[in-house]
Amino acid sequence: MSGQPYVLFISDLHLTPERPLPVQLFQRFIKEVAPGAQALYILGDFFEAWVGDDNLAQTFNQDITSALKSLSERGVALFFLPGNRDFLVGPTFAEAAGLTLLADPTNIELFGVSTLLAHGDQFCTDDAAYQDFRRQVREPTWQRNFLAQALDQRLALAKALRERSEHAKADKKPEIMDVNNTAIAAALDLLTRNGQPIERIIHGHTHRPARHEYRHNGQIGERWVLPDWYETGGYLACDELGCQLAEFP
Ligand code: LP5
Ligand code: MN
Repeated sequence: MSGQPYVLFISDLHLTPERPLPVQLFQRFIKEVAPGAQALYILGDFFEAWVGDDNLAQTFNQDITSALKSLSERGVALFFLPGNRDFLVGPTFAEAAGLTLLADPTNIELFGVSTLLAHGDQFCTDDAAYQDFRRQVREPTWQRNFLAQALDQRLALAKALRERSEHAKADKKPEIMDVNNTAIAAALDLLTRNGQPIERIIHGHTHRPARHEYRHNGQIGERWVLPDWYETGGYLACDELGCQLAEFP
């Protein structure tokens, strides 16, 4: 960046003890890249699967959470907007990691630019089977019932759902798993009704990193899609001059 204050955005690390590379990349990111930032926004699917804050007892989750906490103690403001893998994060995790939970979507002012932050799965409306599933698991009653089960049962259910999801995805056309522009426009309409036009969208989920331009109500905006961390680490860095995607190492 230009030596000016900057803010970082990451998503889709899918951290799990079963996949060591993203974990190593994340630990390096925390030590080498993130400490210079004013703020770090995590836009979902940070964890491979989060089945409830009581799973903080697991050493792996504790290590990751302490790494976040150490960054917040160095003065980097941390924000966490959950994804379809970790929408069950709650206040105990937030406290332990030293971060603020954000609703999906959230609108922020980023160096004077009105910016919409989202995980991105809600924009994939062509994937009707997923949207039905999403509605079901986002219901408070469903979540209460799920969280009332024993930790082992929840972990087993999450594993079974992951397998079903992988099978379902194998039969889906790639294009239905990308965002739908009408869904993006609807989100922009909803937000702009109450405030200033959204000039920028930042989201993850699709694992298709890119900068897109959109036109909405006669105005041009930009939409940034964040990368996953399966093979290399990646983030979006924004300062008052604009944003750019970066990869490391
Ligand atoms: O995750 P990803 O990116 O690979 O695929 C997503 C959609 N899949 C999901 C499901 C998650 O992967 C499952 C893991 C969740 C762990 C969270 C734990 C806490 C909750 C535990 C819940 C028990 O989100 C996938 C999309 C894809 O993105 C692209 O957008 O296509 O959607 C699917 O594959 C869903 C299938 O189409 C439908 C699945 C039917 C399952 C029905 C079970 C219903 C019972 C629910 C109650 C247990
Ligand atoms: Mn996702």
